[in-house]
Amino acid sequence: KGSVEHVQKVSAITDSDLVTADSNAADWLSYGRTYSEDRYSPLKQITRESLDSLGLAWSLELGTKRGIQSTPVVVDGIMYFTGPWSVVWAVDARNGAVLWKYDPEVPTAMASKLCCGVINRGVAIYQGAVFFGTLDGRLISLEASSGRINWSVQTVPEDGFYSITGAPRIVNGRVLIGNGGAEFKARGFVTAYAADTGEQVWRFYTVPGNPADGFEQPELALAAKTWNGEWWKQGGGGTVWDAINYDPELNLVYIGVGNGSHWNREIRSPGGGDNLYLSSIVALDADTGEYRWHFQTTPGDSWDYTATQPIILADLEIDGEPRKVLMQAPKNGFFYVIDRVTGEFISGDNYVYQNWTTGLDANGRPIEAEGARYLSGKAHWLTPGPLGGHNWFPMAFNRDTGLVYIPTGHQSMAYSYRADVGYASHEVPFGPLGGNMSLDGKLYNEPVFDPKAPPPGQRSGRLIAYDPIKHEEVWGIDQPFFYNGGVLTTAAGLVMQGDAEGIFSIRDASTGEAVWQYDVRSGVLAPPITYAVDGEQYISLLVGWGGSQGLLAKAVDKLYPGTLYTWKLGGSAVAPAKQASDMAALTELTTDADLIAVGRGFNHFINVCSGCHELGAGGGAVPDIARSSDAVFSIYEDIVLKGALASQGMPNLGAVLNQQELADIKAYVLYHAARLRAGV
Ligand code: PQQ
Repeated sequence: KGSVEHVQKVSAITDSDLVTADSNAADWLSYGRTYSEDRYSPLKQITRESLDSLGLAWSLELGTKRGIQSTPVVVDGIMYFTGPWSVVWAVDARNGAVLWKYDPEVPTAMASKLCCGVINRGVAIYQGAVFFGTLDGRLISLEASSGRINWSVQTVPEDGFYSITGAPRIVNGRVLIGNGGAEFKARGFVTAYAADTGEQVWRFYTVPGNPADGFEQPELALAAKTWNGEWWKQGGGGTVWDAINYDPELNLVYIGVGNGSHWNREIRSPGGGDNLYLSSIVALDADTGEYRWHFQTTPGDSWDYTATQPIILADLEIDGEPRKVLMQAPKNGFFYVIDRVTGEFISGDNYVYQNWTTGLDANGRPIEAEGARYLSGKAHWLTPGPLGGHNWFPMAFNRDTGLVYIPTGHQSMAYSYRADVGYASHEVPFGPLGGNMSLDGKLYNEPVFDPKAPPPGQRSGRLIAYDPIKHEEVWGIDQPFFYNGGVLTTAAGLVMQGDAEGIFSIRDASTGEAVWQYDVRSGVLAPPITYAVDGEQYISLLVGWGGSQGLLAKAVDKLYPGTLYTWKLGGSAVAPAKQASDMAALTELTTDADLIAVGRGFNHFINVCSGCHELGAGGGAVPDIARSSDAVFSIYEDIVLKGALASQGMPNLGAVLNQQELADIKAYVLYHAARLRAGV
């Protein structure tokens, strides 16, 4: 097949192709496959019975070691996906031959303006074009046949506080895109652009700005009544960094809105308030972007409990009535079933252990547990922690089993109030002092414990099969690491997921039993997809460790370059080679600094370094400083204070740290390394 045929097919992707995508089993036309985003494929050539002959069809090394979260889209045998640094690939889905690659050349300094690494979740395709967002906030349209640029628009203020990691969604000839940055100083919004020209059609702000400037939308005046103080000065938050869904029949767009900025409501909106529309699902008119309804999962968020998590649209029979619902498992630990016509709360219950509430009231509003707002001057050990019971990792809904398969995480955090907060600025990079997180690292060591909450260092994952009507877990598979890949389910009764240990598993959707496994070498974040070309069914998975937790830690002893794996029945390609662990030894350098200096260094490390680096366990997508070589330590000052590694994303901290602080951090790193070597 040549590229000409390909252009014709891509050009033919219309609104109606997207609306009827479910009946097109061969292609994977948009982020969650169809507008329902249920990640359920009707393909069933690959079954429990035929799995014996499932083998690698081809693999493609992408030559980069940062995190990969992208869901590829496939049309007529061509696959499009994004990799680290917002780079886009087009490959032949039958053999992995690269057709073109487009690098938007994101400035590397962006790396320190991101909460979670240089990641991207994918593209949208429509009318012969490929659309994607860049880390520095551009929305770009490329010619699908050649990768040449059609247009590019700057979608966010260029103040360095915003970024784009989420995939665009196509709605009625428009490209919808959100953004991230609520850990910094962002005010969330989602924008619709004309797909053919890039012209802005509408924009919806999720939180009110300064009332003195007037409100862009009437409902923001109502929302402003739920805020106090001068919240707009730090943006307010509410970024739409992942879920954007569309129901063509109702002509409604559903957006998942993120956390507050600052995290702590006491600082963001002193005196309280629900702070609409933080942590909410908001329904908008698809043509105008006008507000229709909202459902707030976490009123007055203080915990980074975003409601940006993937949303699935489904038709469920509830109490004998067919209901058009949407389902979400946001970070706060509760699974919600909402009437997607009206926004009415139908049902909800916790899908993971949680201790910040004593449950939901009849309207789905959480009843907060005592101490949950951590205002006592102590650190409160709350579950879920800020990474949520479920993060951005896509869940899947299987219409045949009626179950939702959710990659959940079991983790807590010591939340602590900090009044003398640092504010986001251009000089201070990510970390509690740099971002708008207002946490007190000094209190981490003395939290108020809950015996049922997972203690520090005991975080784990669990893939669960969840009944959305009975709100019951039907089966669950415990996983040692709490950050595991997104999920796919098929009409053959299978559930597929890659995990942090680098194993891709195909499971029986009814029992969870692993029926086929493959070693993909590095930890997995991205969800698998399945498609068919020339009558053959393929399964593809992008492997590349990183993302929020993958920056800091990994569950394998070596990270490999990002690799796209594709399997089919009878596939006999040779698996990419595994190599021995290359985990560097802990540094042997020692320090004679006193414990006061080490303590100061610890605080600086928490505030300035810990957003990206960890010590001891081997690091993730960025290095473990305690395992740096002597050569690295010998140019330590050049790296930290002069930007010697700025091209790789390590910020120049010359304006942030002075010589004394740098020496204190080094003292802490070497002291800590010595303790680790001694097994303390
Ligand atoms: N991104 C990840 C990841 O890639 O693993 C995890 C998270 C994000 C979070 O837990 C977040 O809270 C988060 N928040 C924002 C935001 O507030 O704007 C953005 C992002 C992002 O863009 O990836 C994440």
